[in-house]
Amino acid sequence: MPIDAARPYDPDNIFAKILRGEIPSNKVYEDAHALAFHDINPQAPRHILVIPKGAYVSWDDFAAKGSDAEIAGFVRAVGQVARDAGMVEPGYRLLANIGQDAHQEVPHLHVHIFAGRPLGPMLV
Ligand code: D5M
Repeated sequence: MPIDAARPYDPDNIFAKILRGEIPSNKVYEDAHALAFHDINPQAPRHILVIPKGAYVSWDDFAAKGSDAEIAGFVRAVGQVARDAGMVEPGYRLLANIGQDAHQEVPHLHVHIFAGRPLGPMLV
């Protein structure tokens, strides 16, 4: 079920549990500000999720409340993951679903990285 991104952060969401090590993930990257792991339900041959370590539901929440270090760290982490995964050539796609109309299911901000095949024109 898509979530209401304006609601308060739920510390029991599945990505919060992954961050706390309460449930496993197939981790590919971690630093002070971000964690990246393979999506459990891949929509492309390569499908990685990158999440900030802070408790943010949405991009606007993160932009408003995140520190400059958190925001810069997260943005750098997304790029690092794509580089480390060898996705820069022939390319990759970033996507963040925010709120009900975008069908956000997990109420912890995450960026999807898709790669591994021609992804076609952008769909909305
Ligand atoms: O996408 C949420 C994404 O999170 C969806 O592609 C499945 C993925 N997911 C859900 N649970 C897990 C676990 N436990 N590990 C890895 N990936 C997971 P959204 O943008 O919110 O619609």
